[in-house]
Amino acid sequence: MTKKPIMIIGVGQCGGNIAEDAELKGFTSVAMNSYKGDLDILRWVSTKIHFQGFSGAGKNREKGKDSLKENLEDVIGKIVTIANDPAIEVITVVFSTDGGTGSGCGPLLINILTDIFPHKIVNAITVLPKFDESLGSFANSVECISELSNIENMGACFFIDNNKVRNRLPNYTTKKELYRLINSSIIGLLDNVCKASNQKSFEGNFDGADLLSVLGTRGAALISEVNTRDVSIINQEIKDSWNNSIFITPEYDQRIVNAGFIYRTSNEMIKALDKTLIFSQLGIPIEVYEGFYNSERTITTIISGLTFPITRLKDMEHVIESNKQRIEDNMQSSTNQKYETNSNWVNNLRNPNKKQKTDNSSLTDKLNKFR
Ligand SMILES: Nc1nc2c(ncn2[C@@H]2O[C@H](COP(=O)(O)OP(=O)(O)OP(=O)(O)O)[C@@H](O)[C@H]2O)c(=O)[nH]1
Ligand SMILES: [Mg+2]
Repeated sequence: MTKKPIMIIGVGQCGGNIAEDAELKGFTSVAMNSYKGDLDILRWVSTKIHFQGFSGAGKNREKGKDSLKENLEDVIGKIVTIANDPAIEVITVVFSTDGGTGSGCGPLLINILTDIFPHKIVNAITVLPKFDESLGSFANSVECISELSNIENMGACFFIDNNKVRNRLPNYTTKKELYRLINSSIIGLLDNVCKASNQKSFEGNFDGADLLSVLGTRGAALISEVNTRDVSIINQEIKDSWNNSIFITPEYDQRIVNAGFIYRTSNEMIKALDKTLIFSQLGIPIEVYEGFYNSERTITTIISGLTFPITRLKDMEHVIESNKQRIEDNMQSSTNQKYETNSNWVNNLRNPNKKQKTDNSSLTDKLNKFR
């Protein structure tokens, strides 16, 4: 079997769980965490890295960052050994935005890896919280996404929406079932596009270079699938699949760069496609890549270069803002602390005595950006 071009690095509990599914599907996978217990329950991931000296970050992003920084040489050494393999062309860092370890370390690690591997794509799969998570979770998410949006050389960022998926499921669905469904879906979708890039087709391939173009484009991204047999509704089904996917609903602001279509369906179905209609609300992509394979009955779309999830960020900021007084009271804030749009102040409250360290090495310069 050809090695998959994507390496998965799961950080924190959520990231580690997704790395576990990835390993089972044949992706080269690494799980890392500040809490060893979360790593111990992973059975399949081939490389596990515990950040020595830490036993979790307790939803504190600064602590999460510290746990990586204090183990940086070891962590980067292990990643480089694996990722140096020329078959690995994409390094995907996976984490939830609202915990401490993954949310703190994810953007930091991506920033460092973009410097170490300028010729590989470094991108992200992030998981956004349900609306019933805590205010601190929202503050962490807003900060995490704001940091991600400042990384210049990063590739496509998949924003999985735990909230949207949860709301579509029956009330009795457990957390475990929700995680299973989402984790296996994202890895299944990635596996699906990787497989296409490996298949040969007489009519035209969605090849490895196409996959890299889509994944290498900065901005939000999504993958979706439709299985309809009814040619009369195919265009609407594709549009609906973007809203109904596990990913954050697109902003529909006409900003889009790439679209890939992987057809595993009949010629009749392909003939019924009307791209003008399909892209009427999302915007016209600059590049469209297509691959034609006539097995099964699915059409997979992969879209990248979309706007970051501004609407969700604003919603979360609104909740934080409207609870500002309560949080400040609860955390005994001093009177001169002020609210900043990226809600950094919540972490300032958590780490009132945190001091800036200075050092000259380039890696450390990079790290300083994240203090
Ligand atoms: N989809 C999905 N979401 C998860 C999974 N595990 C945790 N989450 C979500 O991730 C968020 C919590 O993040 P974790 O990954 O547990 O946090 P962490 O990075 O380990 O950080 P600390 O425990 O604070 O050090 C919550 O919103 C959970 O609902 C998972 O396997 N799948
Ligand atoms: Mg954890």
